Amino acid sequence: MARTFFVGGNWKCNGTSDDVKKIVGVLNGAEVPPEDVVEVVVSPPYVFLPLVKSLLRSDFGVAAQNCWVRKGGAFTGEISVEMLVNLNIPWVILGHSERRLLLNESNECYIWNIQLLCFSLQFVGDKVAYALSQGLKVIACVGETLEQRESGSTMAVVAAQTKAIAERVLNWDNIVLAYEPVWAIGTGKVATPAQAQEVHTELRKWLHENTGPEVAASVRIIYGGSVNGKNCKELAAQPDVDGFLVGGASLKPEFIDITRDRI
Ligand code: G2H
Repeated sequence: MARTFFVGGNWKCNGTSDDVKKIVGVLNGAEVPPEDVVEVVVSPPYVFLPLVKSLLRSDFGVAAQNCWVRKGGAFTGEISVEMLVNLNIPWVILGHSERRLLLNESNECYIWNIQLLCFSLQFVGDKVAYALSQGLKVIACVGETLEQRESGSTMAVVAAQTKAIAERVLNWDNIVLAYEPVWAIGTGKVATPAQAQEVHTELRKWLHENTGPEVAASVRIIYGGSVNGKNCKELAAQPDVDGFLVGGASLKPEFIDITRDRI
């Protein structure tokens, strides 16, 4: 089954409105493959979502970098799925390792007590399920730390992270799975094409066994972690690398080269 190549640009917590206008200007003027060949989605910080949405060409998608786990309400500082839907933002990135590790978003169960209401929740899986239920598309991130890789538990870690999603989701049509080894993120230490392919193949096998052959064949598994205009070609040549989630390089014109990788 053909999987449309996917290139996401995760701008993280960077930029001013002037920077955003400059990046959007570059994107709007770029020659990129048609949408059915390469799907391009950029993810600005929350506060710039409306600006980007209003300026960016319509063949590029827009993603939020996070959202609240269920319906909005008294959750100071959070951004609800309903707000993203209201702004016509079609995508959201969930489970990014910077949130899992720095902000303690986890697969594990928490007892969360608010006004005597207790919810036991698996945070990232619940976020994915709720975002999908409201019509958003999700870039769901998984990946191991260096310590986990060196101890041989890479596959156990990414399988547990994927399982937390699979337990809550039946339809994978609107999920892109991003394999982002933590040791490769923002370090300049990109995974080798063989390392990326190995984990992507294993993830696809896991999906085959746990969600069925159709999901396994159709879900796009993209790679993230120090992707740039130079290393993208070899990575993209791997049969199970269906695209990229690009951080640092997505703030630069070389992001366009990464989207053009397939032509
Ligand atoms: C991984 C990636 C984008 P970078 O976080 O999600 O960032 O390309 O800067 O390593």
